[in-house]
Amino acid sequence: MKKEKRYLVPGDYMADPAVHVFNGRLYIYPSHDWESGIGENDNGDHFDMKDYHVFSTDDVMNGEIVDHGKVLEVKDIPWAGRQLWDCDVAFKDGKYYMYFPLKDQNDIFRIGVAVSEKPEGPFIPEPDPMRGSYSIDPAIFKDEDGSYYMYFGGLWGGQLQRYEDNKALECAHLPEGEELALPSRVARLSDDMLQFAEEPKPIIILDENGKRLTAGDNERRFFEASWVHKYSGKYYFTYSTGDTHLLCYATGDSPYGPFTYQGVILTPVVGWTTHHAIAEFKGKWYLFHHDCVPSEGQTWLRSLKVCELEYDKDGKILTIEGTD
Ligand code: FUB
Repeated sequence: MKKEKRYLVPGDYMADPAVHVFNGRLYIYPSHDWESGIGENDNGDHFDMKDYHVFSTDDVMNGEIVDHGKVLEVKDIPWAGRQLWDCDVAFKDGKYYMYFPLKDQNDIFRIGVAVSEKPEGPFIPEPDPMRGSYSIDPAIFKDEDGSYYMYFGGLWGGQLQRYEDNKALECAHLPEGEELALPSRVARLSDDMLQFAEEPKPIIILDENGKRLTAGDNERRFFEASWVHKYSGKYYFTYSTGDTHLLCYATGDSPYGPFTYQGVILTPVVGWTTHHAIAEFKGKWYLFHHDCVPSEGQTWLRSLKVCELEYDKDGKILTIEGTD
Protein backbone atom coordinates (compact mmCIF):
# COMPACT_ATOMS: atom_id res chain seq x y z
CA MET A 1 0.00 0.00 0.00
CA LYS A 2 1.08 3.56 -0.66
CA LYS A 3 1.68 5.77 2.37
CA GLU A 4 2.44 9.43 2.84
CA LYS A 5 6.16 9.61 3.67
CA ARG A 6 8.34 12.29 5.13
CA TYR A 7 12.09 12.86 4.79
CA LEU A 8 13.18 13.69 8.33
CA VAL A 9 16.62 15.26 7.78
CA PRO A 10 16.61 16.69 4.25
CA GLY A 11 19.84 18.62 4.80
CA ASP A 12 22.06 15.64 5.60
CA TYR A 13 22.46 11.90 4.99
CA MET A 14 21.27 9.69 7.83
CA ALA A 15 20.53 5.94 7.77
CA ASP A 16 19.73 2.89 9.95
CA PRO A 17 17.27 4.56 12.36
CA ALA A 18 16.70 3.36 15.92
CA VAL A 19 13.77 5.14 17.58
CA HIS A 20 12.49 5.40 21.17
CA VAL A 21 10.13 7.55 23.19
CA PHE A 22 11.84 9.06 26.24
CA ASN A 23 10.08 11.53 28.57
CA GLY A 24 7.15 11.79 26.14
CA ARG A 25 9.38 12.87 23.22
CA LEU A 26 10.47 10.79 20.22
CA TYR A 27 14.25 10.35 19.76
CA ILE A 28 15.92 9.11 16.57
CA TYR A 29 19.40 7.54 16.62
CA PRO A 30 20.63 7.06 13.03
CA SER A 31 24.01 6.34 11.46
CA HIS A 32 25.54 9.33 9.69
CA ASP A 33 26.47 8.72 6.05
CA TRP A 34 29.01 10.94 4.36
CA GLU A 35 31.01 10.90 1.14
CA SER A 36 34.11 9.05 2.35
CA GLY A 37 35.60 8.65 -1.13
CA ILE A 38 35.99 4.88 -0.52
CA GLY A 39 34.76 2.74 -3.43
CA GLU A 40 31.57 0.73 -2.94
CA ASN A 41 32.02 -3.00 -2.28
CA ASP A 42 30.13 -5.97 -0.75
CA ASN A 43 31.92 -5.52 2.58
CA GLY A 44 30.47 -2.03 2.94
CA ASP A 45 33.91 -0.38 3.24
CA HIS A 46 32.34 2.80 1.81
CA PHE A 47 30.14 3.03 4.93
CA ASP A 48 33.00 4.70 6.80
CA MET A 49 30.90 6.64 9.28
CA LYS A 50 32.74 8.70 11.90
CA ASP A 51 30.08 10.12 14.20
CA TYR A 52 26.46 10.02 15.37
CA HIS A 53 23.88 12.79 15.66
CA VAL A 54 20.66 12.52 17.71
CA PHE A 55 17.33 13.96 16.53
CA SER A 56 14.07 14.47 18.39
CA THR A 57 10.52 15.62 17.74
CA ASP A 58 7.10 15.84 19.32
CA ASP A 59 5.23 15.44 16.00
CA VAL A 60 6.55 12.74 13.67
CA MET A 61 4.84 13.69 10.39
CA ASN A 62 4.69 17.49 10.69
CA GLY A 63 6.73 18.78 13.63
CA GLU A 64 10.18 20.29 13.85
CA ILE A 65 12.99 17.71 13.84
CA VAL A 66 15.60 19.00 16.28
CA ASP A 67 19.23 18.08 15.54
CA HIS A 68 21.06 17.75 18.87
CA GLY A 69 24.40 17.70 17.05
CA LYS A 70 27.34 15.30 17.28
CA VAL A 71 27.00 13.03 20.31
CA LEU A 72 29.80 10.48 19.80
CA GLU A 73 32.80 10.34 17.46
CA VAL A 74 35.16 7.55 16.40
CA LYS A 75 38.15 9.64 17.51
CA ASP A 76 36.89 9.58 21.14
CA ILE A 77 36.48 5.79 21.35
CA PRO A 78 39.64 4.27 22.89
CA TRP A 79 39.48 0.92 21.05
CA ALA A 80 38.39 2.33 17.68
CA GLY A 81 39.41 1.15 14.28
CA ARG A 82 36.79 2.36 11.79
CA GLN A 83 33.13 2.39 10.71
CA LEU A 84 30.44 3.44 13.19
CA TRP A 85 27.41 1.55 11.90
CA ASP A 86 23.83 1.26 13.18
CA CYS A 87 23.42 2.14 16.88
CA ASP A 88 20.62 1.98 19.45
CA VAL A 89 19.90 3.56 22.86
CA ALA A 90 18.20 2.29 26.04
CA PHE A 91 17.27 4.03 29.29
CA LYS A 92 17.66 2.53 32.76
CA ASP A 93 17.86 4.05 36.26
CA GLY A 94 18.53 7.63 35.16
CA LYS A 95 21.11 6.81 32.47
CA TYR A 96 20.99 6.41 28.69
CA TYR A 97 23.13 3.70 27.13
CA MET A 98 24.16 3.90 23.48
CA TYR A 99 25.18 0.60 21.85
CA PHE A 100 27.24 0.88 18.67
CA PRO A 101 29.09 -1.50 16.32
CA LEU A 102 32.58 -0.45 15.36
CA LYS A 103 35.59 -2.26 13.88
CA ASP A 104 38.46 -2.56 16.32
CA GLN A 105 42.11 -2.10 15.36
CA ASN A 106 42.15 -5.64 13.90
CA ASP A 107 39.19 -4.75 11.62
CA ILE A 108 36.81 -6.95 13.62
CA PHE A 109 33.36 -5.59 14.44
CA ARG A 110 32.66 -5.37 18.19
CA ILE A 111 29.81 -3.70 20.04
CA GLY A 112 30.62 -0.78 22.29
CA VAL A 113 28.63 1.12 24.92
CA ALA A 114 28.61 4.85 25.63
CA VAL A 115 26.71 6.47 28.50
CA SER A 116 24.87 9.75 28.99
CA GLU A 117 22.55 11.35 31.50
CA LYS A 118 20.38 12.75 28.72
CA PRO A 119 18.66 11.05 25.77
CA GLU A 120 20.24 13.60 23.41
CA GLY A 121 23.76 12.88 24.68
CA PRO A 122 26.65 13.54 24.48
CA PHE A 123 27.60 9.90 25.15
CA ILE A 124 30.86 8.94 26.88
CA PRO A 125 32.32 5.67 25.58
CA GLU A 126 33.39 2.84 27.86
CA PRO A 127 37.11 1.98 27.53
CA ASP A 128 36.51 -1.47 25.96
CA PRO A 129 33.90 -3.16 23.77
CA MET A 130 31.34 -5.49 25.40
CA ARG A 131 32.92 -8.83 26.33
CA GLY A 132 32.06 -11.55 23.81
CA SER A 133 30.43 -9.10 21.38
CA TYR A 134 30.73 -9.44 17.60
CA SER A 135 29.08 -8.42 14.33
CA ILE A 136 26.76 -5.42 13.84
CA ASP A 137 23.33 -3.79 14.16
CA PRO A 138 22.59 -3.93 17.92
CA ALA A 139 18.92 -3.28 18.70
CA ILE A 140 17.64 -3.09 22.27
CA PHE A 141 14.20 -4.27 23.36
CA LYS A 142 12.89 -3.63 26.88
CA ASP A 143 10.30 -6.17 27.91
CA GLU A 144 7.40 -5.45 30.25
CA ASP A 145 9.15 -7.28 33.13
CA GLY A 146 12.03 -4.76 32.97
CA SER A 147 14.53 -7.08 31.20
CA TYR A 148 16.59 -5.63 28.35
CA TYR A 149 17.60 -7.73 25.35
CA MET A 150 20.09 -6.99 22.62
CA TYR A 151 19.45 -8.40 19.13
CA PHE A 152 22.40 -8.19 16.75
CA GLY A 153 24.12 -9.60 13.68
CA GLY A 154 24.58 -9.02 9.99
CA LEU A 155 25.91 -11.05 7.06
CA TRP A 156 28.67 -10.25 4.54
CA GLY A 157 30.37 -7.00 5.73
CA GLY A 158 28.62 -7.50 9.09
CA GLN A 159 30.91 -10.56 9.66
CA LEU A 160 28.27 -12.88 11.20
CA GLN A 161 29.47 -15.74 8.94
CA ARG A 162 32.76 -15.69 10.86
CA TYR A 163 31.10 -17.05 14.05
CA GLU A 164 29.50 -20.26 15.26
CA ASP A 165 28.29 -20.86 18.83
CA ASN A 166 29.68 -17.38 19.69
CA LYS A 167 33.22 -18.42 18.74
CA ALA A 168 35.26 -17.07 15.86
CA LEU A 169 35.76 -19.63 13.07
CA GLU A 170 39.10 -20.15 11.43
CA CYS A 171 37.37 -19.79 8.04
CA ALA A 172 34.12 -17.92 7.59
CA HIS A 173 31.20 -20.08 6.46
CA LEU A 174 28.29 -18.50 4.60
CA PRO A 175 25.64 -21.22 4.29
CA GLU A 176 23.93 -21.77 0.94
CA GLY A 177 20.92 -23.54 -0.58
CA GLU A 178 19.32 -26.07 1.77
CA GLU A 179 21.71 -25.34 4.66
CA LEU A 180 20.05 -23.57 7.59
CA ALA A 181 20.06 -19.79 7.34
CA LEU A 182 22.44 -17.89 9.61
CA PRO A 183 20.42 -16.54 12.54
CA SER A 184 20.42 -13.14 14.22
CA ARG A 185 21.43 -13.35 17.89
CA VAL A 186 19.83 -12.26 21.15
CA ALA A 187 21.25 -11.84 24.66
CA ARG A 188 19.77 -10.38 27.83
CA LEU A 189 21.79 -7.44 29.16
CA SER A 190 23.43 -7.36 32.58
CA ASP A 191 21.91 -5.26 35.38
CA ASP A 192 24.49 -2.51 34.81
CA MET A 193 23.62 -2.52 31.05
CA LEU A 194 27.30 -2.76 30.10
CA GLN A 195 27.67 -6.47 29.26
CA PHE A 196 25.75 -9.53 28.10
CA ALA A 197 24.17 -11.34 31.06
CA GLU A 198 24.29 -14.63 29.13
CA GLU A 199 25.75 -16.26 26.02
CA PRO A 200 24.01 -14.91 22.92
CA LYS A 201 21.44 -17.33 21.49
CA PRO A 202 20.30 -17.80 17.87
CA ILE A 203 16.96 -16.35 16.77
CA ILE A 204 15.17 -19.13 14.94
CA ILE A 205 12.72 -18.18 12.17
CA LEU A 206 10.26 -20.88 11.11
CA ASP A 207 8.14 -21.10 7.97
CA GLU A 208 4.38 -21.76 7.96
CA ASN A 209 5.07 -25.52 8.40
CA GLY A 210 7.29 -25.05 11.45
CA LYS A 211 10.52 -25.67 9.47
CA ARG A 212 13.58 -23.47 9.90
CA LEU A 213 14.25 -21.08 7.02
CA THR A 214 17.13 -22.12 4.79
CA ALA A 215 20.01 -20.02 3.49
CA GLY A 216 18.68 -20.27 -0.08
CA ASP A 217 15.35 -18.77 0.96
CA ASN A 218 16.76 -15.29 0.57
CA GLU A 219 13.40 -13.57 0.15
CA ARG A 220 12.61 -14.54 3.77
CA ARG A 221 15.78 -15.37 5.67
CA PHE A 222 17.51 -12.92 8.05
CA PHE A 223 20.39 -10.81 6.70
CA GLU A 224 20.76 -7.76 9.02
CA ALA A 225 18.89 -4.89 10.78
CA SER A 226 17.15 -6.72 13.67
CA TRP A 227 14.44 -4.78 15.48
CA VAL A 228 11.90 -6.08 18.02
CA HIS A 229 8.65 -4.55 19.22
CA LYS A 230 5.60 -5.90 20.98
CA TYR A 231 2.06 -5.55 19.63
CA SER A 232 -1.08 -7.07 21.09
CA GLY A 233 0.91 -9.37 23.41
CA LYS A 234 3.12 -10.79 20.59
CA TYR A 235 6.82 -10.21 19.94
CA TYR A 236 7.52 -8.96 16.40
CA PHE A 237 11.03 -9.73 15.18
CA THR A 238 11.62 -7.51 12.13
CA TYR A 239 14.68 -7.51 9.85
CA SER A 240 16.18 -6.93 6.40
CA THR A 241 16.72 -9.72 3.87
CA GLY A 242 19.79 -7.87 2.51
CA ASP A 243 20.42 -9.03 -1.05
CA THR A 244 16.67 -9.25 -1.77
CA HIS A 245 16.10 -5.81 -0.20
CA LEU A 246 12.96 -6.57 1.81
CA LEU A 247 11.98 -5.58 5.34
CA CYS A 248 10.19 -8.62 6.78
CA TYR A 249 8.71 -9.76 10.07
CA ALA A 250 8.12 -12.90 12.10
CA THR A 251 6.13 -13.21 15.33
CA GLY A 252 6.54 -15.23 18.52
CA ASP A 253 5.55 -15.60 22.15
CA SER A 254 8.95 -15.01 23.77
CA PRO A 255 11.76 -12.46 23.26
CA TYR A 256 14.00 -15.46 22.45
CA GLY A 257 11.65 -16.84 19.77
CA PRO A 258 11.13 -19.04 17.93
CA PHE A 259 9.47 -16.66 15.50
CA THR A 260 7.20 -17.63 12.63
CA TYR A 261 7.63 -15.78 9.34
CA GLN A 262 4.63 -13.56 8.56
CA GLY A 263 5.41 -11.35 5.58
CA VAL A 264 6.87 -8.18 4.09
CA ILE A 265 6.72 -4.81 5.84
CA LEU A 266 8.40 -2.72 3.14
CA THR A 267 9.10 -3.62 -0.51
CA PRO A 268 12.57 -2.67 -1.90
CA VAL A 269 13.56 0.99 -1.72
CA VAL A 270 15.96 2.83 -4.04
CA GLY A 271 19.43 1.77 -2.83
CA TRP A 272 20.99 -1.54 -1.83
CA THR A 273 20.44 -1.51 1.94
CA THR A 274 17.15 -1.30 3.76
CA HIS A 275 16.97 -0.84 7.52
CA HIS A 276 14.29 0.35 9.90
CA ALA A 277 12.79 0.89 13.34
CA ILE A 278 9.16 0.60 14.43
CA ALA A 279 7.74 2.68 17.28
CA GLU A 280 4.42 3.76 18.74
CA PHE A 281 4.06 7.47 19.50
CA LYS A 282 0.93 9.33 20.61
CA GLY A 283 -1.33 6.41 19.69
CA LYS A 284 0.04 5.75 16.17
CA TRP A 285 2.60 3.28 14.89
CA TYR A 286 5.41 4.41 12.59
CA LEU A 287 7.98 2.80 10.30
CA PHE A 288 11.28 4.69 10.16
CA HIS A 289 13.66 3.65 7.37
CA HIS A 290 16.03 5.02 4.74
CA ASP A 291 16.42 5.16 0.98
CA CYS A 292 18.77 6.70 -1.57
CA VAL A 293 16.28 8.77 -3.59
CA PRO A 294 17.78 12.18 -2.71
CA SER A 295 21.28 11.03 -3.74
CA GLU A 296 20.17 8.79 -6.65
CA GLY A 297 22.50 8.84 -9.63
CA GLN A 298 25.25 10.61 -7.71
CA THR A 299 26.17 8.60 -4.57
CA TRP A 300 24.98 5.73 -2.37
CA LEU A 301 24.25 8.10 0.56
CA ARG A 302 21.05 7.35 2.44
CA SER A 303 18.24 9.59 3.73
CA LEU A 304 15.90 9.04 6.68
CA LYS A 305 12.19 8.59 6.07
CA VAL A 306 9.07 7.90 8.09
CA CYS A 307 5.49 6.80 7.39
CA GLU A 308 2.62 5.39 9.40
CA LEU A 309 2.45 1.63 9.88
CA GLU A 310 -0.84 -0.24 10.17
CA TYR A 311 -1.94 -3.67 11.35
CA ASP A 312 -5.08 -5.53 10.36
CA LYS A 313 -7.44 -6.94 13.00
CA ASP A 314 -5.33 -10.13 13.25
CA GLY A 315 -2.11 -8.21 13.91
CA LYS A 316 -0.75 -8.58 10.34
CA ILE A 317 1.33 -5.63 9.21
CA LEU A 318 0.01 -4.06 6.00
CA THR A 319 2.82 -4.10 3.42
CA ILE A 320 4.12 -0.64 2.45
CA GLU A 321 5.50 0.27 -1.01
CA GLY A 322 9.18 1.16 -0.83
CA THR A 323 9.31 3.31 -3.96
CA ASP A 324 6.25 5.55 -3.89
O1 FUB B 1 24.99 1.44 7.64
C1 FUB B 1 25.85 0.33 7.51
C2 FUB B 1 25.08 -0.92 7.38
O2 FUB B 1 24.21 -0.87 6.24
C3 FUB B 1 24.13 -1.24 8.52
O3 FUB B 1 24.77 -1.68 9.67
C4 FUB B 1 23.28 -2.25 7.86
O4 FUB B 1 22.12 -2.61 8.53
C5 FUB B 1 23.02 -1.59 6.51
O5 FUB B 1 21.95 -0.67 6.59
